[in-house]
Amino acid sequence: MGRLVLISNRVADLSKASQAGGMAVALADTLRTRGGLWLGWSGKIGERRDEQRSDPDFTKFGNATVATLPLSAREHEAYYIGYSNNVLWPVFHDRLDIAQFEAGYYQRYLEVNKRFARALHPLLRPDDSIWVHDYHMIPLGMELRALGVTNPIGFFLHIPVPPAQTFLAIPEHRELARGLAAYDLIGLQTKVDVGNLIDYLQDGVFGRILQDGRIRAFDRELSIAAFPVAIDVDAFVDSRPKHTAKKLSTTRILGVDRLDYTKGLPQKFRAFSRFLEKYPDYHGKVLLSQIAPPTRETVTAYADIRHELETLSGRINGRFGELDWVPIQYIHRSTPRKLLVDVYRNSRVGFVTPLRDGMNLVAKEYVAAQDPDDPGVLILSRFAGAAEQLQEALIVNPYDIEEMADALKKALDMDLTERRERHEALLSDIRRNDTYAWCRSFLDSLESTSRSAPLAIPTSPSEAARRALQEIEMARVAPRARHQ
Ligand code: ADQ
Repeated sequence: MGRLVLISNRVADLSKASQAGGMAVALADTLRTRGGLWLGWSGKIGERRDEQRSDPDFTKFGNATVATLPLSAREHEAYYIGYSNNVLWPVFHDRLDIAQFEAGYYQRYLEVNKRFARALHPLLRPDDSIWVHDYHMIPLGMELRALGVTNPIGFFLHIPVPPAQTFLAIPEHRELARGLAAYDLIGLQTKVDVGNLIDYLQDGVFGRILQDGRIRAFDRELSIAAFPVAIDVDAFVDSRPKHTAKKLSTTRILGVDRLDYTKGLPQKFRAFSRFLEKYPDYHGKVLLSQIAPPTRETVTAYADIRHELETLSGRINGRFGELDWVPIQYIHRSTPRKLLVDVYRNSRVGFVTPLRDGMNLVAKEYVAAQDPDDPGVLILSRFAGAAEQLQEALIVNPYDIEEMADALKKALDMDLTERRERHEALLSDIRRNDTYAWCRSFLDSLESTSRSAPLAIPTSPSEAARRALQEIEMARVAPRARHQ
């Protein structure tokens, strides 16, 4: 078994990764055990001349090395803020209406990926397994192939894949598809995402499903499968007795989300307001605590959602609040993880309402942190990837305010026996499929996929383009059945 090489927009701090509780723990552990390298952006915004840099800064942590590169200000603007967060993020979350296609960010997005590929290429060894993460880095595998890299390369997308018709609206969808086809294995969060990507590859770029289940596109054969991202369960269970939050006189309903327009926060506030309107007996007895740390504040859509939430929470508190009771506690800050675990544990309801979400780790963290003898109830949007797995939660449609208000009532009234049964089923699933299992299963699949599939590497990028066009032309002449 060779080294593991990870590439993602940001790298984890390997000296602290064990406290993170998410996938960083498993990735950091695997890096330490197998030895390896993690390449990403340093988080620094440097000079224009940094655009020429392909010599990363290195930090060693035992067997593992972290390599980072700065971005120039215009790279940050176009690659990170622009194409990644103003095009791919909204489109992949079904928000074509706010995607900034016309801004011409793609070229620099591609160039940053080329620079990262150039930086990585001389550091690679023949037996390395390469694992690229997330939407910032879609073309990276293709750029490595263009440099002659034949190692197994896998890609994991943390966000959802939109339906084919939405994907097709991206002006550069064909270029992105060609980038995806350079991988040996694409890991997605859910089966719905797998279906969406396969539909798109068939409809958009005439991909074909082969007899062994792999997909042929752009003259390459690749596997696409679901690997639902998981948590380090013990990081939430073990730390519970150590911190005891102040006992609340009211029953807490909890929301924990980055302040993002995909997380359904206005819908959550409106549902809580409707609940208070419909069930006045609960006045003075329940509290919605919403922890929503800021992210991507330079993106306009994020400033808009912040303003909307501040207005909504003010209006609801003004309408229902009393001198001794404020119904919504809205905290626009990051919270130390240990405190977060305590708050999870001391909340009767975990209220998770995204309009679209790759997975949603908060839902899993909330379940893991509950006291099994007296657990709280998870209310979960059907549009979070986690809903495919966490069926014993109260599953809701975040667009249906009435249904969510009633789910709050049901969760608050649920008897202990039902709460325990639901929690036990949820926890055993989360335990069985933890972050270590996730990491192992992706890497095992990557290594076996690339063993069973000799790489069909095009001789040069222009040759690849020629063959892709030929395939498209042939498909136009003789259109294939959609699902073969
Ligand atoms: P996110 O959109 O960030 O992740 P999520 O999966 O919920 O969403 O993860 C958020 C993480 O941040 C959780 O671990 C949570 O504990 C932490 N967090 C949230 N609020 C916090 C606060 N105030 N203080 C401290 N920590 C806080 C993206 C995708 C998801 C996918 C993940 C992982 O959008 O769909 O589940 O990646 O693949």
